[in-house]
Amino acid sequence: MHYIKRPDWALPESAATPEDVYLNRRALLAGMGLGAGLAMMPGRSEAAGVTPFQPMPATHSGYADAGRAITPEALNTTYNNFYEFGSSKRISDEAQRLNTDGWTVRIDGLVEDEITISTEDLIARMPLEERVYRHRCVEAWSMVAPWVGFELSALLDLARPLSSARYVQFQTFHDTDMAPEQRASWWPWPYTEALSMAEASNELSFMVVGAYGKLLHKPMGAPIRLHTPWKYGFKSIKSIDRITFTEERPVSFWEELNASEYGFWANVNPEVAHPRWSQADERVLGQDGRVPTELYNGYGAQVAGMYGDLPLQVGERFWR
Ligand SMILES: Nc1nc2c(c(=O)[nH]1)N[C@H]1C(S)=C(S)[C@@H](COP(=O)(O)O)O[C@H]1N2
Ligand SMILES: [Mo]
Repeated sequence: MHYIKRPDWALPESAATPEDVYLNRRALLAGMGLGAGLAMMPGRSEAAGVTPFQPMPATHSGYADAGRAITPEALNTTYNNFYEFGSSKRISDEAQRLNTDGWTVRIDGLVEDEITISTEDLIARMPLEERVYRHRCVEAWSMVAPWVGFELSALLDLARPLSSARYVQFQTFHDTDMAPEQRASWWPWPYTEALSMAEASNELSFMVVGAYGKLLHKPMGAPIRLHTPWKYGFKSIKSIDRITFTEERPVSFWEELNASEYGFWANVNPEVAHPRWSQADERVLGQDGRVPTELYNGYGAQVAGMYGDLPLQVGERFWR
């Protein structure tokens, strides 16, 4: 059963100014979108361990402010990397071809039971929160997005990976009618990315289903994407339709193209230059000048403990 195509919190652009949405977002999430969705899905909410009108957990209040201004919505939805729709930053028109109706995510590989779940079900079942995260592209530009989504760890609980699973791989759709760019044979389509299980379980790893108080915009990776804000942006894969648990470390899209420039770990580190440019500073979208880049993009408190002696370089050739 589908509860509604468009949650109540997914206001159309015309219904509210960004400021209105921003100020009311928490109320919308707690009181309308989440509550309405669950109310129409009796049983499932209990199974998922969430109750209607559950407030945002207090432990997540630390992500309300990214320490920088939120990037204007109009800019964030028109300056994107989404190679399925072209290799320039101006793919927002092409990305309107993305058809998210009836979108499902297949969860397979080393799991108790393989499942296929719709994004609507995920939105209804998962504990939604808003998180304002910084995002640092390996190309040395950055933005700040007010995401709506849920911790990847909540999805791990649903997926029930086997103890033999050491990595989780994410895959983007592969549909040459929707994304004609995927006919280009020099790219290793579909786009894939992967995390270690420790990284996937980290509280920062976030599955994004909305932004700016609305369902996720197509150029930003609708209807569901990953965001790992301490890693270079290419790890944050868009428009996911499959999640696979593996024992072997998967080789991702960019790693397959050029492992010395886009390695598996890809943790933000201003000390280690990309082979072709510095990573010491970044251009913040919508602002003049450049600002220093921080180790782990400023999220070291949450993630540094996972890595120990592991070097932070981009390219795999530096890794032990
Ligand atoms: N499927 C897919 N996911 C992707 C990409 C892509 O080309 N295809 N680009 C990545 C890169 S390089 C970046 S910087 C971010 C950009 O996210 P944004 O357009 O929302 O800023 O998406 C990442 N996820
Ligand atoms: Mo990127």
